[in-house]
Amino acid sequence: MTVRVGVIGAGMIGQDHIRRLTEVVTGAAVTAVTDIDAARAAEVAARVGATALPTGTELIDSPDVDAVLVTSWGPTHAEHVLDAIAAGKPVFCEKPLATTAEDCLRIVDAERAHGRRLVQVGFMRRFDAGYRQMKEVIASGSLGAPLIVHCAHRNPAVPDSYTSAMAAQDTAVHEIDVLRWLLDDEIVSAQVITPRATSKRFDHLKDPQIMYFETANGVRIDLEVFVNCQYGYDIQCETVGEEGLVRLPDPAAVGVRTAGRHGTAVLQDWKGRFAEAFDTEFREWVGAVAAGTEPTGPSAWDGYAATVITDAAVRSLEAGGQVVTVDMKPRPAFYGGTA
Ligand code: NAD
Ligand code: ISE
Repeated sequence: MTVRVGVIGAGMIGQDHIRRLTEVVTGAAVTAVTDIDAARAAEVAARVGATALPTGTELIDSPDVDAVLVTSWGPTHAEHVLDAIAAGKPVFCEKPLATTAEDCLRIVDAERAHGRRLVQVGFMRRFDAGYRQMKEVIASGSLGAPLIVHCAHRNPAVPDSYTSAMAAQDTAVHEIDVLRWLLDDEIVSAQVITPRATSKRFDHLKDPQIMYFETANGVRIDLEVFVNCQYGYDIQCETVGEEGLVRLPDPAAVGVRTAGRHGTAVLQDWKGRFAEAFDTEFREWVGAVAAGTEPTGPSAWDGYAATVITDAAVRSLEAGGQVVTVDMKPRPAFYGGTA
């Protein structure tokens, strides 16, 4: 069976995922595209032989669409995901699931009322080979209990439109999701402090930021978010346990020796760093939709958890670095919890 996917939002990542669904993943075809920029929708749709439709509602209701991919701006995600659930269609939503905890809970409630999982959230790091190997090592128990995690998330530069809150909402949100999954633990508090600011930033931005998280089991996480580091896109993660540690590998790259120096290139953006993770993410999602089974990737509950944890981090930043308790509802049995 070919899964016919309708795409809402034909911008940067929407176009990259359309290419992926068309050229990389087998068993999928993009049959419909919509964008509030109708000319862009028409152009992108024509590239892959899809139909351009005027609105997300029409796309979700189309008989030519089996499953929905939401890659529009964050504040519009909740409306499209709720419409897809109402239509009973599987929906893959790029992060964030929604920009408010209330909207995330509306999605969680709608999905529970539907009775089976339809939603997957685009936290692609869970599909990265390095993080998957780290998870296996931690779960094997060979390091003993995990105690501390040291992380860094660095981007070369960000535009003027990037705000201080986005360091948590847009950037650290990936560590927040992957660490909950990696440790099989919940984050219960957040603290954000700001060291000396880099001169290479726009004036309004607090950059870098150091974030501290504590989990229910008492694991302490430190995360440096530095989005104007200049030198490249660099993701680091090291988990220290009672009997050893496990470190995320850097992407494989050839070593070059020339002019008296030996070095390897540093990637420049997340698209290259996580290209294979995105491919695997969509292979597994399309496979589940084709088989008629529930998605196994990050759930609507994970999307809710990420939003309430980033809310706590933003509140800490705004309160000058106070420790803020995460205000999370008990996890329902539907999502593997006990409530
Ligand atoms: P973008 O601005 O390049 O593209 C968004 C597109 O959506 C635009 O073409 C815009 O016109 C369209 N749009 C907005 N609202 C719409 C609506 N209601 N209906 C139809 N079209 C609509 O943005 P982007 O960088 O592609 O990001 C899109 C989403 O993907 C964001 O939520 C972002 O956080 C997420 N993202 C995730 C990753 C990742 O690493 N997983 C990376 C980048 C972006
Ligand atoms: C961007 O939106 C992403 O999602 C990238 O994965 C992340 O590394 C970057 O910092 C964000 O701005």
